[in-house]
Amino acid sequence: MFNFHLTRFVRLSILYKVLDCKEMIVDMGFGMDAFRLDGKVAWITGAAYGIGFAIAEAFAAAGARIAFNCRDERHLDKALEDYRAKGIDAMGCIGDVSDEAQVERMVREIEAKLGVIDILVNNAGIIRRVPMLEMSAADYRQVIDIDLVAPFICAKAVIPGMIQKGHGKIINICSMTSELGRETVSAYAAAKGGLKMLTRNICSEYGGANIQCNGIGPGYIATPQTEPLRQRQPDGSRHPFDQFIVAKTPAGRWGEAEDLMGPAVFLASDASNFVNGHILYVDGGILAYIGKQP
Ligand code: NAP
Ligand code: GCO
Repeated sequence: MFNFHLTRFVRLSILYKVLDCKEMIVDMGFGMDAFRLDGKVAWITGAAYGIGFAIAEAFAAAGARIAFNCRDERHLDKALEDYRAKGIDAMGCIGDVSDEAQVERMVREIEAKLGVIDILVNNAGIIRRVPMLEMSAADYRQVIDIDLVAPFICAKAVIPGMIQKGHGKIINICSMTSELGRETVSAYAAAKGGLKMLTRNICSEYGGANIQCNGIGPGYIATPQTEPLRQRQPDGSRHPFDQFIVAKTPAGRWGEAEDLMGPAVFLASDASNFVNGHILYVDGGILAYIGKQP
């Protein structure tokens, strides 16, 4: 009946269409449906623009219902417009992820409107580039609060619902500085290094409840956060840091927020159900490379 020279995928697609029998396909082996997020409720923190926005866009394309938050009303309004322009009906809330009461309120609002959260992406984050000896303890604490304490607060707020539902996915947005130091980013590196270990600890504590907690470690990505590092010099030449990053990246370029889409969908989907406590570095090869030889 079937031409067995067709690829397995094409044969399965024909079975799917002709027999309308999804179960059979699942029984026959792996299907691309494992990467779908249909009906899942995803909360991506700080997804008004940048990496979070791209991840939300990818989740929506995979079928998820999207909630996001940020602190600034103007960012919220602009983001709602940007989501609408892409055909995405996203729910937006105003709230600071480092404030426990605001997080609890946002989770209540999202759950009332969209249902219990299946996927949390701890994306909201800030950086302060200041030499350590010039940094105040208050500024250091603020970075730790937003980049490390907030992911704990948000995870704590959604895990009970995930336990009740019998599954959950938490993705923490880590960094190259989860592994490597660099001048002027002591607070950020301490927070992102800690976030890597929070990721492993959530996996250790809640893996038994069918919750997978993984991290994504983006390389250098062109977003508003890294804009100062890419600014043209007064003579029109490229910023020295920009040149340094391109030379340090085997891919030979900065990453785009879109480069995070596939890895995020993978870690949010059933395709990664046995991946837990892992940090997936999406860095164009930076961590594999010692640097250009003289
Ligand atoms: P971004 O362009 O600065 O965007 C940050 C987003 O987070 C904005 O929507 C911002 O909106 C929101 N936000 C910041 N603080 C918040 C808070 N306390 N509560 C709620 N929302 C908050 O940053 P990005 O480059 O997309 O980075 C996103 C994440 O990836 C961050 O965790 C960052 O550290 C990490 N990362 C970035 C890179 C990179 O190269 N860009 C690389 C590795 C890791 P409001 O200002 O309106 O709150
Ligand atoms: C910096 C950058 C980095 C990146 C990213 C690297 O000043 O070094 O902003 O910290 O944002 O986290 O993975």
